[in-house]
Amino acid sequence: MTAVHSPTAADSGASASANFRSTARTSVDVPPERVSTVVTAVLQAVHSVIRSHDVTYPEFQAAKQWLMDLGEGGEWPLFLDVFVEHVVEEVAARTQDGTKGSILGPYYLPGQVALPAVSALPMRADEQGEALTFSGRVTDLAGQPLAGAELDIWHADSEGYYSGFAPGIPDGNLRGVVVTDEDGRFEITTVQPAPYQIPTDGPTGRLIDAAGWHPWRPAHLHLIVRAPGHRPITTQLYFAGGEYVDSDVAEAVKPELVLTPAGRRVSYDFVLEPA
Ligand code: MBD
Ligand code: FE
Repeated sequence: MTAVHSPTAADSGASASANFRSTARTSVDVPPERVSTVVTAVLQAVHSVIRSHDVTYPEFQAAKQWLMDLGEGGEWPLFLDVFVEHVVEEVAARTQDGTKGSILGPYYLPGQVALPAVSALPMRADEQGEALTFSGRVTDLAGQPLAGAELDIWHADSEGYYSGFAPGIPDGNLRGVVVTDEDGRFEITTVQPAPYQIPTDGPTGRLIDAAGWHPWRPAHLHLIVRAPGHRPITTQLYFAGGEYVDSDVAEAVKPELVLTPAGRRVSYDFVLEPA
């Protein structure tokens, strides 16, 4: 093998599927009435599309083949998080106060290194990209600082790749759990992430291409912010003026989550509601 590897859909799709399977999740016991109601509604929506768009046998068989490819390529997490999760988040947000949430996406990895309030994220000695300083404060709804709150942060590198999901990037790169100081403050040094491109060589990328859409998410920081006694918030932050901020393929941008950079610095204050 040569020293240069470019991530493929097969790498990142399979890693995202394995990651999802191994992630602890709240188990749900869905009663039969609920299963029937929701699944019936999904099937009716599909039936209705077939009728109103005169979907043909060759199109039905092509869809079947594509769905099989999606599973075999390990891209169900990627596909669902890009095209469906934003609506699940929208429904969850109906009962959520404080900082706006956004989708988790397929590339969260729990258990990253804990870091003091003023820290640099783990990065390569030759990490490429412009420096970025991200500072702010975590408070409760009344504006009281939350000391010891955790900012679990992860983001893509200057080429748009995530550690753990692309070859050649050290484990834990550009990931960390930053703990706020007595005043609820933090200041994180990292590098400016690039926009993220859905891998074009897998089934999700082929669908995007076949439909004539673009495969890009705007540059973003992912965060889960937690504090004892408070409801954790999963969100993302974007950069004003950045490419694709107005056309995110995953439809996960909210105006409240767009940072306005001042030079190489950005800041954001998080507000958590009681648990
Ligand atoms: C990402 O980086 C991401 O954040 C989402 C939601 C989907 C695919 C890639
Ligand atoms: Fe992302």
